Amino acid sequence: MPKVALITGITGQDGSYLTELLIGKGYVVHGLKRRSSSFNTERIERIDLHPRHPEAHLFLHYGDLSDMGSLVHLLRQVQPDEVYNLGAQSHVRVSFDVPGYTADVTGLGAVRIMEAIRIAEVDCRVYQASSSEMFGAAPPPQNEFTPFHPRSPYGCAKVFAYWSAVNYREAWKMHVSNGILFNHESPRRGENFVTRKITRAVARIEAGIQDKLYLGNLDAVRDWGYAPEYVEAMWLMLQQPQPDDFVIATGEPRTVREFVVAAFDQVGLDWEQYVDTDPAYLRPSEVDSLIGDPSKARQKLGWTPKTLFPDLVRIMVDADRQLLEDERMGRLVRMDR
Ligand code: NAP
Ligand code: G4F
Repeated sequence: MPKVALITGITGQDGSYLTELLIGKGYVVHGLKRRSSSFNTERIERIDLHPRHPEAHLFLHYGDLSDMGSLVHLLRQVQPDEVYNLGAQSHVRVSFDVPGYTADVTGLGAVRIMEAIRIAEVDCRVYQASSSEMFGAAPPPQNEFTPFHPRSPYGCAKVFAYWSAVNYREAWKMHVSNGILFNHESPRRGENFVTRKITRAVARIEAGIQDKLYLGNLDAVRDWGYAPEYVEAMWLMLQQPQPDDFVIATGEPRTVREFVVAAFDQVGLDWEQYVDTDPAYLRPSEVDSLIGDPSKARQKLGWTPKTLFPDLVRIMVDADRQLLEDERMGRLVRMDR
């Protein structure tokens, strides 16, 4: 019998890569998608075969992390072996505008999914998408022993979800693991996260359809990795006999400014002619420096990052240039370009 996985947040960056990884391993994948007024399945379109197609391995279900009933019904129906809770209001700046909603979906949503597993009496392993944003103001390098000091409603919600996951593990002996993932990017990254905002702008400026790129804090330090490699770490965590918590990162610090310079360099443009700052993109409280120490993941999971900063920037800029070219030629546009 193939293994069955349930993914919340399947329509997001990580959800789409994880779906491909699991289907490649022979899993049947079920995904929770929320209702939206326009299509939100662009990232998984190419694998979204009709449920009655003989080769279908992916099945999508309407539901919402704010709706307990939908989660219980879905768990009863699907009976997964593994649950990956990736669903979240995941934008840090936006979380200052919608703190209550962020706490509900990103924080309480994790409790709802774990409680639904208990209510439905499903015997499964659980991955909770925790975040380096939980470390916030704690000085780098950060590892599994670094105390949390979140600096945003998003970070606070993730800390609540993290400790709830630990509590379900201790109280109910559930196999729940936290992946504390540092920033990871790809051509499928949402357009309002800084890396994709930059690479998309570089392609559009080069093509002559955008004049300026407005950004916030250029001095923030992040540890940027490549998303397809990070979803493999999620899967590895659930293959361990014992549940545990792991930092997943490259350990390589770079500023937002360095990302800007590398991206503009790739198309031979001088960034200073095009980039301006706009206070609208500053955060009420910023996280200055996130640099992860992934030693535990290397030792216990055998996981190491392979795609580092220069290649990541190149992959993303190339993909956004290709996307524009495809749009211009009227070709079918795929998110994985
Ligand atoms: P993403 O692209 O923003 O995807 C978030 C997913 O959550 C989307 O599928 C979204 O659906 C779904 N979602 C939002 N609200 C929901 C709700 N109320 N009910 C059900 N689903 C909902 O995020 P990502 O980059 O793939 O990240 C995946 C997870 O890892 C998130 O929990 C994020 O917080 C966490 N994380 C990300 C990073 C990173 O660097 N990418 C690092 C650490 C942790 P729609 O498509 O309909 O919006
Ligand atoms: O790309 P960002 O929005 O990512 P951020 O805030 O680090 O959060 C991401 O990574 C977390 C892991 O640490 C995830 F948990 C979270 O879900 C999300 O995926 O911003 C990165 C840095 C920040 O310091 C921000 O202030 O870039 C700075 N920045 C400068 N100008 C900007 C901009 N960020 C955005 N989004 N837009 C700007 O114009």
